[in-house]
Formats: sequence, structure tokens, C-alpha cells
Amino acid sequence: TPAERTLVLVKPDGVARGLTGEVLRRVEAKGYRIVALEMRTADDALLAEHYAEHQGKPFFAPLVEFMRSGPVVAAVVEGGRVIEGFRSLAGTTEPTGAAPGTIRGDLGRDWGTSVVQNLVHGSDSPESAAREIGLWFPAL
Ligand code: DAT
Ligand code: MG
Repeated sequence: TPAERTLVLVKPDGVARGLTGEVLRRVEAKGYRIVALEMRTADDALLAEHYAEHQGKPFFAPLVEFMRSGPVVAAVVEGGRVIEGFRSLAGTTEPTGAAPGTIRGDLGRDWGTSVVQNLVHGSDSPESAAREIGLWFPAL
């Protein structure tokens, strides 16, 4: 079977805290391959599409505001079962409860801020991955 691809974002908190290298190190150490990589500051239009599933929820506006507050590092990562595998590396959404050994469990903070700042995004299904890769890397 052909290798899967997923979209990984190092969110503004991760970039600001100097954790981009640590996140990408864990991705590569697991055996996944980075096939595209770009730093950029996302605008509202991109984020509204990226987080379309969350439109209308109470945390949507603060989430978008946080996500455009600084540059993010976007990567397309390839490997066997990488969609599930990166979600496993990332840990659960809320860092306080995320398992030690995961990116969010080891490094994430979800206190003292109005939105969950959990360092990374990873696509949650093959459909999401295809959609999100198309949004962030239309040339791919
Ligand atoms: P994940 O990033 O683990 O896929 P998600 O897709 O459900 O989680 O939500 C996207 C982001 O929105 C998440 O990383 C942090 C934020 N978020 C989710 N649920 C939230 C909530 N109940 N309150 C505040 N922020 C939330
Ligand atoms: Mg999600």
C-alpha cells in the first residue's frame, strides 16, 4: 500500500517557544519523512477552512485568533499509518491530561490562556489529511 500523508502544524505557541525542532525531531525519529515544510502566518480565510468543523463552537473565534497570532510551521509528513501515528505522538487535545511521552503531555500547557495552546495539529482522518494538505500546500 502507498504511504499515507498527514498535515502537521507547529502552532504559534510551539514556534514562539522554540519547539519546532523538537517536534520535527520526534516526527523524524519515529521514522516518518517530511516531504514539504513551510513557515508562514495563516490568515482568517485559511484558518476558517482549516477549522471548518469547529465553526459555530464557542472556542472558534479565540482559536482562530490564537492561530493567526504568529507564524506556524506547516509540514506534510509521510509514512505508514502516519495519520494515526502522529496523533499518537501528539497526545490528547488537552495537555494536562495528555500522556507523558507525547508532545502535548511533555511540552504542552493548557492553563493561563483563553484557548487550548497545545503546540501541534495533526489531521484526524484520510479525508481531513487530503483536504488540509490541499489547503496548506495547493501545489503538492
Ligand atoms: P485536536 O487538535 O486534538 O484534533 P480538535 O480538532 O477537537 O482537537 O480541536 C481543534 C483545536 O481547538 C484544539 O487543538 C484546541 C482547540 N479546542 C478544542 N476543543 C476545545 C475546547 N473545548 N475549548 C477550547 N479550545 C478547544
Ligand atoms: Mg482536530
